Amino acid sequence: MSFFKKLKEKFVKGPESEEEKEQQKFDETEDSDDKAHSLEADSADSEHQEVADLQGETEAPETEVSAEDEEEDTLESAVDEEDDQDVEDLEESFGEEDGAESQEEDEKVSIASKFKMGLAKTRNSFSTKINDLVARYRTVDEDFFEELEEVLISADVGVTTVMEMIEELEMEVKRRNVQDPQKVKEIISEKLVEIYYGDDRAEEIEGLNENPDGLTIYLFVGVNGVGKTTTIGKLAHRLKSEGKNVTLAAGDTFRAGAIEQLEEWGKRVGVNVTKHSEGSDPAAVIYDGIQSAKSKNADVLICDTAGRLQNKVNLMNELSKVKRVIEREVPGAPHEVLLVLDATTGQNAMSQAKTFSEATDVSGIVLSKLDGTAKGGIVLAIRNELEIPVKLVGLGEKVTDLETFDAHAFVYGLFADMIEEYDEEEELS
Ligand SMILES: Nc1nc2c(ncn2[C@@H]2O[C@H](COP(=O)(O)OP(=O)(O)OP(=O)(O)O)[C@@H](O)[C@H]2O)c(=O)[nH]1
Ligand SMILES: [Mg+2]
Repeated sequence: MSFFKKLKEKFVKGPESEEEKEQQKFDETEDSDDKAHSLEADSADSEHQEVADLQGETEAPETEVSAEDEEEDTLESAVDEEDDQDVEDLEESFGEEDGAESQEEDEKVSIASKFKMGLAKTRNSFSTKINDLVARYRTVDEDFFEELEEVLISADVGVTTVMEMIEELEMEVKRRNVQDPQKVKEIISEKLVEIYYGDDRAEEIEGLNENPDGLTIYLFVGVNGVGKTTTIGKLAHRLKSEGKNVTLAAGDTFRAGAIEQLEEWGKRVGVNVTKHSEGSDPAAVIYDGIQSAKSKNADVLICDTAGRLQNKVNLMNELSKVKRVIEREVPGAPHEVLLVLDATTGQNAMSQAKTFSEATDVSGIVLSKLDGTAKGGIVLAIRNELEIPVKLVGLGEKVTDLETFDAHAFVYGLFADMIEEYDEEEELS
């Protein structure tokens, strides 16, 4: 089966029969009026209940929980966002489906829509360039590949990765005897996924590691402003909505206002935050966070840390100390050390990743702000050149704009227009 066809079947799900189409139309007109309202009310009610439960349990002086109207605001604004309407609709329909299988399919479509929206900038720039390139060439020759190389480099794919990719593309084009540049688009998309996984890695989505026997601890690291705290808020929201008992530790005692920022997220999402005062020892905050999480039988503790400049030795040492405390208190923890990189900083993110992995064992990358760049190709460079998996991607500023990285959905996001227009008759032989 051709690759575009495979992606189309996986991510662009249409009603299978006339009957289903009719049913869908009926459903849409039936509940479109109440939809936004009921989503909002249901979520807000259940969140209030959970927060009330938590408040009942929370006596420790260092912790704080409160649920104000902010969470409703967040949900409201999520519903109001016109761009996200189709994703919201798809998400809502989860509960209405019959079997687990159809729910799984809907999730795939929903994830694909999010990647499509989040990668709009990259896609617009990348697709335009690719389309322009294939329109100008009548045959696939050396010049064609040279120009393609430039297009990939301009999308921040990274020189080493681009070279590897071009070489493989040339081989594949020869092997399949492809003459028409139009057909190369599909092979490019296929190679992007292959490059991401490499030769010896299974094409699987790599989620976050969990502790099967108790408290799971995630430690967030990265230079300042990359999106650590925001990602922690989004992740806490996601884990909580999966039914997990989540708690946060305000380990950034360095930057003014950092503790308050995490507390604000705690309120919004409805989870506990352990904090000390500004300037105090981050390792002590994390220690208390662990004790608080244990006493509450929490499932997950997420630790924030101060934005570190790569060359600040004492900050790096502080990070090692934090890690040692976690390792001592919970054997096998931290279950992830997640390095947050800002996709908009391009190749600079690569050098941050190198320095951080020298200072600590980074287990996964969170690539934030993918929505803010036209150079989303950095995902491939990170994976291929650093051998660290990209575990999560930030696709916007809203609480729901965090996704587990999926290379197929990513490539779908890059080529969405071409894949949606894909006509089976054009299938490669
Ligand atoms: N568009 C977009 N903005 C994001 C995303 N993630 C984070 N941001 C924004 O990036 C800015 C910085 O985020 P923070 O979470 O404060 O970053 P930080 O790494 O905690 O920064 P420090 O605490 O100073 O070290 C905020 O304005 C966020 O809203 C994303 O995925 N997309
Ligand atoms: Mg922060």
